[in-house]
Amino acid sequence: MKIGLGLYRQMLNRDHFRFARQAGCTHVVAHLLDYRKDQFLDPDRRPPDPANPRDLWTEEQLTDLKTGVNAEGLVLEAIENFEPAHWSDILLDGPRKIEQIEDIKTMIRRVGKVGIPIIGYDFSIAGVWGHIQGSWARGGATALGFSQKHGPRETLIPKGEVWNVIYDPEAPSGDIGEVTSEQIWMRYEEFLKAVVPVAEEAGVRLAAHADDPPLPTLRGTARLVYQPHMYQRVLDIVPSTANALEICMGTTQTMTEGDIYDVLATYSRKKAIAYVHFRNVRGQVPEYREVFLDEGDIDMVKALRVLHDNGYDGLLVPDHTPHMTCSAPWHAGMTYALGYMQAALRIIETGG
Ligand SMILES: [Mn+2]
Repeated sequence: MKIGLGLYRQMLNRDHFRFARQAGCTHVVAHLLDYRKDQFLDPDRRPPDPANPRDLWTEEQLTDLKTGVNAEGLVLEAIENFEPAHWSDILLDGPRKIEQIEDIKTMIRRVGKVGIPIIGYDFSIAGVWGHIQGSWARGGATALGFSQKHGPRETLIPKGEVWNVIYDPEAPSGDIGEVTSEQIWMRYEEFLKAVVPVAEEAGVRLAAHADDPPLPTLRGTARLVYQPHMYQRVLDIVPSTANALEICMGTTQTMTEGDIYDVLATYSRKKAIAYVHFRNVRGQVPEYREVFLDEGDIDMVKALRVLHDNGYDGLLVPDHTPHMTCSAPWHAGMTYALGYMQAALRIIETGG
């Protein structure tokens, strides 16, 4: 197995690549998108390039990124997540759907051409929403959590918003209404059937992340994968090595059914896991809290052993971790996770 670090857009620079290498990583997962909800309202936002009005990933941008990562002795394994504006109408079944499917195909081809093997994505309308933050990890470290009781009140999603980002500040007022499970699965099937053959040809694996939080509906919109058995439904839509999973251990653990070790074993054996979000959590929906790797409900060493015993040889990234009390809270949390992962993996892979 390989250990890597997921880096957000503002971290895609030499210092962070060096930090990853110093913490023992061999690989990087890059987030190109800006997750801020009001990013399109930011007065400092650069205007779209007239030659690239829909702000698609360009071959040059991807090549520069890969070159920078490689220069520090690392491999760029995956791009994680599309911009909400890239596929808003695919998710919402809007008038620009066909054009956006072509855009996604274009970006997949570019990713393949540059030699990046995986694109992780989360086909979701409400996206990652409603999380709360608190100092519940060991020693009062700050971490994320979810609570239907203490979190924000669920409201319908306003028009012009998807994945918790306002992609169209000029959208008419009102909300998008409710979206049923049948509708979202239909949209997803159409998407996968269109793009998986292109990914296959481009040598790119598309890797689906489950819904976080894994609830049947959120803000009136149905979710796709909120129980472990639903991973299989994703794979069955288009059986292909290019139609794969980004198994988030934290999210899977917070589902109310199933067993994380079973999920890891099943999909490792099927060679369906493109990469793993290696993180731990306490509790399940509707109430859970993220914690350090060694204090959650998952026995992470046992989980690693299950992956190893079932032939998984792909990448593990910490996803997120509690922030530690110091001048570099994110870095300290990541270093702790990565050190833990290195040691555990070493022991397991050398038969300890
Ligand atoms: Mn995750």
